[in-house]
Amino acid sequence: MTRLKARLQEKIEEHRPRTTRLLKEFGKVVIDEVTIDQCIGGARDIKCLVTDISYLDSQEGIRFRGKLIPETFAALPKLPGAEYPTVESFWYFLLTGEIPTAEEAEEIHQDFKARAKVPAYVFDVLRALPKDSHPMVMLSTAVLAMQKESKFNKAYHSLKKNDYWDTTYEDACDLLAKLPEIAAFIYRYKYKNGDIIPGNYELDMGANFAHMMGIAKPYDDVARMYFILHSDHESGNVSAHTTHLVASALSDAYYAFSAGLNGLAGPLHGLANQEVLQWIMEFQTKMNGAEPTEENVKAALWDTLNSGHVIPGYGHAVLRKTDPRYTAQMEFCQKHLPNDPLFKLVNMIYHVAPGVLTEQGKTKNPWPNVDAQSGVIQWYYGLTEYDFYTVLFGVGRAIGVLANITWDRALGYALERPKSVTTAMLEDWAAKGGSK
Ligand code: CMX
Repeated sequence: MTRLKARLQEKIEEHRPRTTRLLKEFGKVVIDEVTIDQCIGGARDIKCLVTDISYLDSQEGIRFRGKLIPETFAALPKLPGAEYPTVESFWYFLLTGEIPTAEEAEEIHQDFKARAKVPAYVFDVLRALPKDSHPMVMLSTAVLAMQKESKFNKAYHSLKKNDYWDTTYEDACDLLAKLPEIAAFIYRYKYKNGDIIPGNYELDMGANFAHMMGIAKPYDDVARMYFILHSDHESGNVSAHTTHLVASALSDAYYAFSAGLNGLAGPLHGLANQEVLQWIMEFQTKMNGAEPTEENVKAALWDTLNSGHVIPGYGHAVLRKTDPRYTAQMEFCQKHLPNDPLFKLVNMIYHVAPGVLTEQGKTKNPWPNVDAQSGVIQWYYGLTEYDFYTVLFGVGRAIGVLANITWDRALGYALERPKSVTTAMLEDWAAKGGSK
């Protein structure tokens, strides 16, 4: 057993009595109320999910296990010469809340190396799909195709509830170890004439991904940063919530994560990173080679709004400030590509879009989210096929959602089943001023 798994087991055993006590002794304590606009309006802000892996505050943004993004980057071990920590060390941190030593992180690298071989049939399945299938369809299909490998599913009938986490953890590690190779395969198969670069599993996950993508340094650090930043955003967002919901039926990690990816593929969620680059490219085409100015950026933003579309990369269901994931990527750009014309244009949009959105007066948050900045970095390092960008988000998101469902199983979280009501019931309660 790895030190991570042993430590996780200890943590689970320490934690379980807290959940049991809350349920048994305080189960009826009221923590929130539900209004009609929350019922119709996508359940915003209703406190009815529990996760200790990350917490999203509307003002300060995400905390992973209590740490802000810069604190997380600073605390975790890095390889010599690397600017960002390894994904392997972050996995340890998300699962346990503890900073691993370099040795413990290396043990995860070795563990992932042993799990990394992608079954050949996955590539056959991907090759059988139409070549113009969206890369997210390919990723989700590849994950689902591997369901027969699930250790949880194989063991289910012989397991006791308290043991469910063990094989869920095994499935999570198996999946995580394989995802970079699957993602890189999709990229090289679809856009590089099938010229596949075999993995080098002596490298950590970020560096091996850069190697398999065929992109030179510092793309290894880009991959590490990108996967960590996109990993988790507490459990209410569509991809995390979908994964949790599907897993709550005791569907295994493959079923659950494939479903989560399908949610990530929506333009209001992860696909927004693709939409941002598409918006920028269309804008540049309209500019016909002329230097962009704040005036014509503003006019293009208004065109988008007036045509009934959203400004991709702006707004958020929880955040009410610039997303710190945006800021972290902006800082990377300031250091590595300060004079890049696309980065300058994205900065210009950042100066203009919040004012336009505020003037329009609909969105509760006119500030950029993670997706407004991420494509620029990819583009700069030669990854210009922007319909691939959400796959990168998906690989990163796996870290958070798979850590979450491991803990869901450990704490015995129940089948999720909220209650629906009818419009007539809402009208009746509206007339009476409440349901009581
Ligand atoms: N451009 C134009 N209008 C926007 C907007 C934007 N960027 N953001 C919100 N609005 C509109 C909403 O569409 C809504 O309009 P209606 O009342 O006509 O339906 C109104 O403002 C109120 O929305 P809100 O409460 O501020 O935001 P929501 O919680 O409903 O939605 C989000 C959040 C992210 C879906 C929305 O801001 C949006 O569509 N943004 C653009 C897409 C995007 O960048 N998504 C990525 C989010 C991060 C991620 O998950 O990856």
